[in-house]
Amino acid sequence: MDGAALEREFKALIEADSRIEPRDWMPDEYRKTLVRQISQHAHSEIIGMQPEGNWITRAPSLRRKAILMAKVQDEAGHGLYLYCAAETLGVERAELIDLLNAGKQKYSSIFNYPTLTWADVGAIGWLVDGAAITNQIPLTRCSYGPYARAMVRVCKEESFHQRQGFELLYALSRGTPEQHAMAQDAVDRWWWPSVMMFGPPDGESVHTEQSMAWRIKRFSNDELRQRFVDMTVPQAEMLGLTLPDPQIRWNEDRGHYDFGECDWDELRRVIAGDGPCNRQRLAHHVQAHEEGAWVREAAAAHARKHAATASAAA
Ligand code: BYC
Repeated sequence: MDGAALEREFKALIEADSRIEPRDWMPDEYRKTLVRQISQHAHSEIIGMQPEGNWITRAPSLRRKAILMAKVQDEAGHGLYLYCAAETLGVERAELIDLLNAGKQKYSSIFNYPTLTWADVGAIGWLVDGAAITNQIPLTRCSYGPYARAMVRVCKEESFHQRQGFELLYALSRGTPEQHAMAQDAVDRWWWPSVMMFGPPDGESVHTEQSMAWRIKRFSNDELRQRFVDMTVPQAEMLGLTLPDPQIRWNEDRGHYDFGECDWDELRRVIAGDGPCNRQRLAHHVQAHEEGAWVREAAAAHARKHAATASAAA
């Protein structure tokens, strides 16, 4: 088939809402966009282990510690599925991790904020995982098959994470006045960064239009942001906590909650590497990667020995 015919076949698959699979021809830019988004997503899962991992040794009970450890392990698993999905596009995980460590690939802005109290673990589960699910459920219908399929399992686990965050905050909110205040403080600090996780406003988003045409993204950043606000406001009421935005108000005409403007300068700064914890997060990841070199070498040596034994037996 010539180039034009391949392109027509690709477009027909997208228009029919079929999945593009690794063996299929795809335009270079489609492949590049997917590698960019999937690797950023994988890095976010892995860097996202740090803020909550910070509280594993200080969880207030054995039950809370076990739940938190399981959640952080789930995030490592999500990172692995996503690196595998990226590898189907012809890149190596090691290459992507080197780019992250060199500061040449991004991860989500949200993980550059500190976790100052135990209530932050609840706020991350409720708000950050809530935002993540809102963004990721449409990705289960992404046009690239391996990414869409990875998202199905990730979303199931994220839903569970969101519930545990809500339950944690619910317990604190109905606890002592000090516990209630701690929960409120965490929500006050995590609300705006969570609203900004959806990315720049539609007018400034560079990739949305093309990604929607390719059915990688199904909704724009602002559409998903609105969906998140609509879902979260009633949940805050159930929790007995307030959201730090005086402009939140039900708009009968729109059928949505109105809400205030994000601090887009802050988002730009955090994305550019100048958030409260950017340097710390990356330095920690680089150190963990270097300290894990012997594990990768041992695993490779074991695999070589196993392959040699198998070929000698054949
Ligand atoms: N942070 O044109 P735009 C999780 C970048 S982890 C940093 O709108 P796009 C979880 C963007 O990459 C959550 N950078 O881009 C884990 C682009 O820069 P480049 C992670 C951001 O791709 C543990 C530029 O700004 N989820 O779930 O159309 C515990 C212009 O933006 C951000 C995903 O990664 C940001 N917030 O849309 C709990 C989901 N926003 O690449 C939870 C998959 C934008 O040109 N990703 N940028 O240098 C996506 O859905 C999309 O990539 C985004 C951005 C909506 C994030």
